[in-house]
Amino acid sequence: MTAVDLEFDQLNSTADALRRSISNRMMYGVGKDAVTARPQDWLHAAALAVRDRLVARWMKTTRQQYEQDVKRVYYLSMEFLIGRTFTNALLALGIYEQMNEALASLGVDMGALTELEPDAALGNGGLGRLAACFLDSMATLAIPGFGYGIRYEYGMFRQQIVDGEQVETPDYWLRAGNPWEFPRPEVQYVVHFGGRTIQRDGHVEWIETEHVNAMAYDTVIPGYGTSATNTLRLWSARATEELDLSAFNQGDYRRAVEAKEHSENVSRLLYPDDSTPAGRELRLRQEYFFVSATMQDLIRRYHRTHSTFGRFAEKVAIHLNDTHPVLAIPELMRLLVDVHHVPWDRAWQMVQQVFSYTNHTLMPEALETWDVDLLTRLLPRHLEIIFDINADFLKQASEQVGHDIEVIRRVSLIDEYGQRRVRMAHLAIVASQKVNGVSKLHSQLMEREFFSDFARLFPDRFTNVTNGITPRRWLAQASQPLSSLIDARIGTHWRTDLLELTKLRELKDDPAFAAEFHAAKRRNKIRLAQRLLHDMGCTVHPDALFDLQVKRIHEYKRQLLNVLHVIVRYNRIRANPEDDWVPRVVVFAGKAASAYKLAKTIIRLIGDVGEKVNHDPLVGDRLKVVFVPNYGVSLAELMIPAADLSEQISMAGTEASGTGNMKLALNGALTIGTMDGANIEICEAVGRENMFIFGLMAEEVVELRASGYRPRRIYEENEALRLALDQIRGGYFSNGNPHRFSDIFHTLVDWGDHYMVLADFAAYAQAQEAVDARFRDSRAWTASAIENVAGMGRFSSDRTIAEYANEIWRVKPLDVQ
Ligand code: GPQ
Repeated sequence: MTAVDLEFDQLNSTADALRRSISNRMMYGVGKDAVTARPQDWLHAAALAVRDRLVARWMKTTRQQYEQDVKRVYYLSMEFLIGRTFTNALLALGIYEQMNEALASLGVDMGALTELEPDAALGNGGLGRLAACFLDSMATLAIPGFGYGIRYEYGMFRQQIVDGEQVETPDYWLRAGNPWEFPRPEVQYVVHFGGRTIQRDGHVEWIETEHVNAMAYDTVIPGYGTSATNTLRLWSARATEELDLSAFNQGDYRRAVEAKEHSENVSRLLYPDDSTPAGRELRLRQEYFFVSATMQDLIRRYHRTHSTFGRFAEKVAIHLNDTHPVLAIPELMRLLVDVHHVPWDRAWQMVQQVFSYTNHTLMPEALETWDVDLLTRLLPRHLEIIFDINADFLKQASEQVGHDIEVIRRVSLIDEYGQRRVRMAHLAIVASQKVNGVSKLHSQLMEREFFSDFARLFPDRFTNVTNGITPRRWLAQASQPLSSLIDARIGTHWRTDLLELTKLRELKDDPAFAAEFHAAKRRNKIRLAQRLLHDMGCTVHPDALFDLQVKRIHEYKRQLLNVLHVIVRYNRIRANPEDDWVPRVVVFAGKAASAYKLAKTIIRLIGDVGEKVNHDPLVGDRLKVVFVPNYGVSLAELMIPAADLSEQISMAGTEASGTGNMKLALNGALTIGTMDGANIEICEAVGRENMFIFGLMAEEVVELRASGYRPRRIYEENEALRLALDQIRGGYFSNGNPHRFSDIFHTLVDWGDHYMVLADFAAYAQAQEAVDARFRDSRAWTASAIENVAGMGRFSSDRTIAEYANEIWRVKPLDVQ
């Protein structure tokens, strides 16, 4: 920043300047005065005052990007799980205290105001939240990056629990307006669907299509401690014709608006589906809609400074966040070849230089494929392009592997077994210069097992980039007590250099620090306890062990393993209430995909077990079981800092990485977990003695499956486990109703449970014993908690983004003058 800019920034950062801005924005932005303003209006006015301060930086960053003719990264993602923006922006600008003071001087309580802001929940879970952490880190590192996605009108559904069951209600997050976005009606692109292709003058034309416009909405992404910013550009569908005029003229008003409604549906709602693509036409339309607009937009931006495609690959990197945006590949080919008349081979060469792809799951049911018939109908030109890419690729592959037909079948972009389908992951791998997994184990499995044919064909293509999380939101913002304690001991630089946290290691045996650490955690626990009391009428004691499993509900994540252990513990407490029990509050939160019946039954079971346990006078405070509804980013910010124990208990080989595991450990929770995903690397970083590792390793899972997994035998041999399972089946938790949970029982015991819950049960229960023993020794526990925080430096998403920038995208930070 120049001296003038700096002075300008400082002048604008005082509480006084902010107060004047808020009053101005209330008047001219909201159109009200202090007398008539409701709390929502104050939030809006304050947000606009903050946004004004971001815009100056944004304009400057954009200008410098053009001046320096930088290479830009385009991060394409169907999901951006942002959460709230207000506090985050205040911290990035360094005006949190000043805003607090300014609002107070206007008689407004900032704490209450921030709670009014809706979450931007444009994502399902880990994948979407990762994209949001990446935006934060790209801006903070001044990497010239753009997030591209869809501006869903309805985000992730709101979860209510009604009579024990999950009920989904729509999340119309834009109801009160969105002060953070800038609509760009002048930035619109036409997106085509359907029709057919013809040859004309040696070029293919795609004709007789229906179309919809994609209109841009921009949000500024501030970097922390830098004036650099980035842009998140989200597309919204607009009908190309406002009304069907012929219907209008005939007085058929309903039909006149119908077509408009239909085409605008494409950006209406987020698919509430985690890891299993909804096989629906609308989903495919969404995927194509946003990548088509994005490819047109980035070509236009490139052409503002370059008249030929000669330097395209030097200036553009396009990243595919899983396979959802993979149609960007044939779309870029189509634009280059059909529209800009670049020769096919040259276009393909460019495509292979600019694309990179991250895989986020190896679960077979989650690997996206699209029916060839559907593509024929919806995107006929893209299907031709995919076939042409495949023909070239298979020819080359066939030469390489000595015409081994089995290999060719396996790697083909088209799955020919049964109904023909396009394998999107294969298309992504073939077109990308780099392909990465999200943890060491996941990348290894990708290379050695799932995509081993490709790894042989393209030996330099596969790599690993372990996920990370932004310390700004997940420590500085979420846990004020802990972060100010850390500030007092090691300074504030950890926010942008998380490895600084290693300095805490020296303090782990310092009794004063340990006491303060314990007190900070306790404050966070009290904050959560108050919320549980207020929202759910549920009383928990802050000195109990807070045991959290917060994540999407899925069989592979094994919430059932946790529930089984809770039931076994409950039975033991009832048998020996006078034993020296470590009081525990077992907290669950997470959403189930609306069509995933068993996941919904798991939620029901957790609720029913809680009903029984929490009302049992024999048990009292020794055990509480709570399901907190509507888990999302804001609730995570409240819950995670309050955890003592972090449950990361997926079957080894199923959780690609996990990022909740990182957030919890960074907040001083000890992990009980399997050797899966990033747990393995967390274990290396914080020390195995500071975690509770249990269960089968990924290879052992494979061996057990091959040799025959027989859960009924385990059920028969383990008495405590059998009792718990029989109680579930017999209606002990469901008022004698034996049907409610029979599917759960049979899945675990009789139907060969794919996720082997019973196989890991005994080891899990034993690890839980070790948890209790450590917790009894409060000093030892706190020392381990400190070791966890101290070891988590490498899990900053800044490290992750630096690796992507250097090894995959090959982009340099902007020179922020
Ligand atoms: N993940 Cl494929 C999702 O949240 N949604 C998805 O559709 C897919 C993956 C998660 C994955 O399950 C976690 O293990 C990862 O930590 C996370 O993506 C980010 O990589």
